[in-house]
Amino acid sequence: MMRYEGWMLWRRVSGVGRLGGIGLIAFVLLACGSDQPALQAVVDDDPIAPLQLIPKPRTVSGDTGHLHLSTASRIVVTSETRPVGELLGVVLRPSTGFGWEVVTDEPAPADIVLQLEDGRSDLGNEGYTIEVTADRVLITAATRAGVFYGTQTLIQLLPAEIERTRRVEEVVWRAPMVTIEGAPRFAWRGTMLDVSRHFFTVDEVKRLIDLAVRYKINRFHLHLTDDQGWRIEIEAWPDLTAIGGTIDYSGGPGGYYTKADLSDIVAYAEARFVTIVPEIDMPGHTNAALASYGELNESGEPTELTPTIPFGSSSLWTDGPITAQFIDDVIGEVAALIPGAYFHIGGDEAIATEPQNYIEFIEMVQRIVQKHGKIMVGWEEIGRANLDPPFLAQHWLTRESALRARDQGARIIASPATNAYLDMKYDQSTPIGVVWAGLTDVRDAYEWDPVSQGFVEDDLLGLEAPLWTETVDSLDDIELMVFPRLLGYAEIGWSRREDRGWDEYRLRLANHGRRLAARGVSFFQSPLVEWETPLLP
Ligand code: TNX
Repeated sequence: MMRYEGWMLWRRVSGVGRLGGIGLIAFVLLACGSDQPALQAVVDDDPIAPLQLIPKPRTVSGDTGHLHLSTASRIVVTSETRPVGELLGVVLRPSTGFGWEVVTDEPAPADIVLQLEDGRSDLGNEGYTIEVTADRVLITAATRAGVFYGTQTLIQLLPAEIERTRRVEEVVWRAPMVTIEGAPRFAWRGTMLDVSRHFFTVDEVKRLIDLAVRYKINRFHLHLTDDQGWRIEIEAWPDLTAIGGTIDYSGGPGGYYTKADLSDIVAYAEARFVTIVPEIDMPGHTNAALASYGELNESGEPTELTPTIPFGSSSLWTDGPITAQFIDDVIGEVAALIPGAYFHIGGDEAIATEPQNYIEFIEMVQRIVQKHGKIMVGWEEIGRANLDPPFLAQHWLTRESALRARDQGARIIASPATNAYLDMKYDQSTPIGVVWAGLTDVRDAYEWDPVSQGFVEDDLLGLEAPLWTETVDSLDDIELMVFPRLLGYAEIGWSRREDRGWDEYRLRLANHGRRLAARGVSFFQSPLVEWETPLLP
């Protein structure tokens, strides 16, 4: 039976009869008993089509031949790489229908082997190598994260149908026999979701993380509070959610994460090498808190909780008698849930805060963040205060503010609204989104660089693409705005600048439409790209 399957497989891929036998180089020697692994893997010698990898790796070599995966293929791990192997199995099983046992045995033909290897410090903390030979797939890296990124690249080497969540027949599950090395240009390759303007469930956040890691995104910034909603339980201040969590931008019921919810998101992200960066925005963008507790207002009275509050009109009473305690409690409780090193304190658009109060307030907040063992991140406006490195400034609008932060020793995260804001419409036809920073089609999202005028490479820790959600109210809305632009940000963050160019990127992107569709993603089919069809493999 297995011999027959193997033979059919060989006939299908080698094109015997059609191509006059080109393609056959390996003899199919499958054992008869189903408990015995194949003695030799099935391979072909078809030329390798251009790879469609996003983000683009540093080096790729190999031009002929494919290794065929089979029902006998396994994922061979060590104790260190087992969790990564388990995650790979979850992706490969549904579409292939193979068992993909995760084992610590000696590798057999057509296995996928995941190994840690010291001595590749040149690949950094996240780099990897993949070697696909006539024998097996070997992924090595100095770290587990690197092995994980190797597996994400391997998934992209397989046919787009691999992304289906049901079994796909009639596909030859083969990987080109190539050697690949990849390592990131930037350490911070992030995206952000505003869960305040509209609330999204734990499962929706997990799905977005799942989609993002395929492209090696490694930071997920959760904008947890704003004028329209407070979305994280704080035990010492329960009305923040009991009152401040009960509306959203559309006048809907809002919602919030319990501490257990946030821990669940954090664990899910960590397993995929994603650091959650929580943001509590202050002193502006705070109406949900000001409506929950009168004592946070200089008037002593709570404000009205309303989605239509004019932008820039809210401010904490920066030097009120309990304000420092409030911030200490909130930062302390949230920081305790987050293993990551960073805590984002917002700091943007504090138009209703006196400039001198703003400066003193941000300096105080940095001391509180440090006390809780974290590194402060803030929007670029925090550069007005006198701050101690290490801290990070997120550049979104005004280069001068970001440069001021840089001059004080901040590292910069580039999120320029003109290119990196996921809430901008692609073109005039986009049914949701805003336009205040211009239209941002897939090309605009790709053709820019974090190191722009006034900055040098070392100033930049990386980049992040924020999705503000005033007009985004469902998972479909999220997917439309995030995909495919996020793939471009992922490539800017990972690949060398000299290796990227739009004309060639758009050809690779064309293939990813099928990959996204296979995962059920309702992405924007930009007319700038000739999408591969049929979209649903
Ligand atoms: C500006 S970017 C904001 C957000 C809005 C966004 C809408 C930033 C730091 N503040 O509060 O949601 O524009 O595009």
